[in-house]
Formats: sequence, structure tokens, C-alpha cells
Amino acid sequence: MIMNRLSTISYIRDMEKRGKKLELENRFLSHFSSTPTCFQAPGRINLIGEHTDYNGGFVMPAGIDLSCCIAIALKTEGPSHMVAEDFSESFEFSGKPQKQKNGHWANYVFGVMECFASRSIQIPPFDLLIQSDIPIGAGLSSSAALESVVAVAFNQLLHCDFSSMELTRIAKQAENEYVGLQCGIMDMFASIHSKQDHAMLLDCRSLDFKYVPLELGNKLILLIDTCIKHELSTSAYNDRRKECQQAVELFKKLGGPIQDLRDVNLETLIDSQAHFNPVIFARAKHVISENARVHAFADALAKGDWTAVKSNLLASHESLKTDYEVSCEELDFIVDFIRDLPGVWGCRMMGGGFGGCVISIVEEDQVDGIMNALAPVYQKRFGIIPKHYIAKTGDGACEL
Ligand code: GAF
Repeated sequence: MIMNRLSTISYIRDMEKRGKKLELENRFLSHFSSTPTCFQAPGRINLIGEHTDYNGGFVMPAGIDLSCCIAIALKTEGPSHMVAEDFSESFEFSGKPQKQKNGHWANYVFGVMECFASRSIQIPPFDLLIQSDIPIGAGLSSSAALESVVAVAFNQLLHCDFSSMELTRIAKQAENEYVGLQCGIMDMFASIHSKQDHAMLLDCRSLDFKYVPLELGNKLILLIDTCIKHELSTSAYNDRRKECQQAVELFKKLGGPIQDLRDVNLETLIDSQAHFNPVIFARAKHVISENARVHAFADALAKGDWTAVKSNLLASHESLKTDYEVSCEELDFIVDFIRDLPGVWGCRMMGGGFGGCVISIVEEDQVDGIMNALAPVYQKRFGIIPKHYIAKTGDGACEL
């Protein structure tokens, strides 16, 4: 039988999924004796719209083909066992689990369990194997992927029938209330809703979204990892949230019926500048201008206007660096070094900031040239060889 291109692609995807599932089941059986069900959830990139999600604004993320996979079997009795293959660590607990030290992988699972409990669903004992190929600390949302995949798995195995939006809220609540990072909804939303070959244009207030085909022609998405995560990142993240809230409060006092910074345009902000302290003004300026850039970027992408794509990405970086102050020397160095190289159609820091990756749109045949030029100078300057990944888009959380 001659297959057309689409059915060949879906056949290959099915085979890949089956291969992953078999491998996970085998790994599970090397630790446990029951038969598991397997699930996966992807990491994410964000094309544009940074630090806008918790301001009721717009973002444009996509799921990637790197994912967090779990194999899980519920039990009727005994303690729960969890194995994190990537850390060669395991954990056993009975009854209500005890929160571990900050950053411990078990907390992401416990956080989701607690969110189910707050919806009157008690999680029975289980055996769980976790295996992820999402690099940790690169800003690709490995923790949101773990929370999302666990939420999707509990939902299915316990027949809870929560919608995908509710599962997104559960995963976010786990991060906000249990883990303690006051993040927005973008990362979990992307991990649960993404679709191969597409990005998503998401309104983080109404949660309306649409899939946007990612047709890049001879270009691809190159992520360059600074291999740095500065300590400041969590505290600065929570500080920025407070500063944005102060800007909203000030607008309210000035008489504007506003709910989020997204309800203000740049002209109104500039008209009110005299009432703001310069730091709060700059924070608001980033958020307001970034929301406008998300729409301008989406239009440019749809039209294939690569010059506008590039200028919006570069403007986003400049704004995150100067007005929002969440970039760092390593990110700025990479952006400054690659921005005018041949075949580069825009680049900027991605995610929370203070390290992680630069996202760039680059012509395929220029990737080696860019990395060969960058790596030695970056190493000379910072003593680290930068890593890079070609980001391919992937589907949202599902059973394997
Ligand atoms: C991190 C957060 F988790 C997201 O919610 C988002 O705010 C992002 O930083 C910045 O856009 O990834």
C-alpha cells in the first residue's frame, strides 16, 4: 500500500510513541512487579510574550519534542514508591507525603497530589517511574512538564474527568502553592495543550487560545543554552510580580477601571509617567509593549514578514534587558554576538530570565557556522561551552 505523506508521518509518530512506551515499561519492570500505564508531557519554548502571563496578557508558546515521561501503577495498599531515573534517586512514603527541600523533584508530584486532595480526590498508593529528556535549568519548563504529566495521569487513572483547562490550573496551583514559585499559567498550559507543528497564541486572562501554524520554511528554532542559572531568578521573579501589581494599583488610584496591565496602552502609561517612580514605570512599559509585540509578531509570522519577525524579537530582548531587568551578561552576550550574523532572523532571552536559553530563528544551513563562531568566544569570556538544541514542536500531554 502506498501511504501519503501525512499518514507516513503519523505512522512514524505512532512507532516512536510505542518505542518510548516499551522502553518505559521495561524500565518500570526493573523496579516494580505490576503493569504500568505510561504518559508523557512536553517541555516548552516561548516565541514571544515574556513576563506577560501573570499580568493577564498574551504569550506565544509551543510544546517541544523533549518530554517528561512517567510509568505509573496504582495500588490498593502499601507505601508509594517513586523512582527518578535521571537522578538515580528513589523515594518511598506512606499516607500524606512530607514536603522535601526546595527544588526536590518529589515536591512536584506531592504538589499535584495535594491539589487533587483539595478537590476531594485522595490519591491511593502508587508505584511511579519518572524519566525526562528535558534539560533541567535550561528554561524549558521541565518542572511544569512533570506537574502536567502527573496531573493528566491521576485524572485518567482515577476517572476524574477534569477538563484540560482544569488540569492546567491544577499543575499551576501545585507550583504556586506547594513548590512556592508564583509563576503564571503559560508553562503548564503549553505542556498540556500543545500541538505538533504549531505554536499557541494564548490570552492568559480569558484562557482563549488559537493554534498558529509554525511554517518556518528553510528556518528553524535554535536554542542556545547559557548553561547558567543565577541564584537571583526566583526572588527577582516574585519581585517583578509585586512591581507589576504596584503599577496596577497606581493606575486604579488614577481612576482607570483596570484589572491588569494589559488594560493599559503605551500612550496612557506615558501620559501618567509623572505619577510613577521610574522602576515601576519601566516594569509597566515592558509588559504593555510586550503585549503589543506578541500581536505584531503573530501578524508578521502569518505574513512571512521576516524583517518584522526579527525586529519584534530583538525589541523584546531589549525591553526585558533594560526595562524589566531580567536578562544577564551571558544572555546579552549571546544575543549581541549572533543578532547580525547571516541567516539569523531574530533572537532574545526566553523564559523567566537570569540564565537559561536564548531563542533564535535561524536558517538551517547556518546553525553550525553560528555555533562554531560563538562557542569559543563564549567559552573565553565565561569559561563555559554553550549548549544548543534545535527545538522541534511536539504534542501536549497524553497517554503513550
Ligand atoms: C517562567 C514562568 F514559569 C512563566 O509563568 C512565565 O512567567 C515566564 O517565566 C516568563 O514569561 O517560565
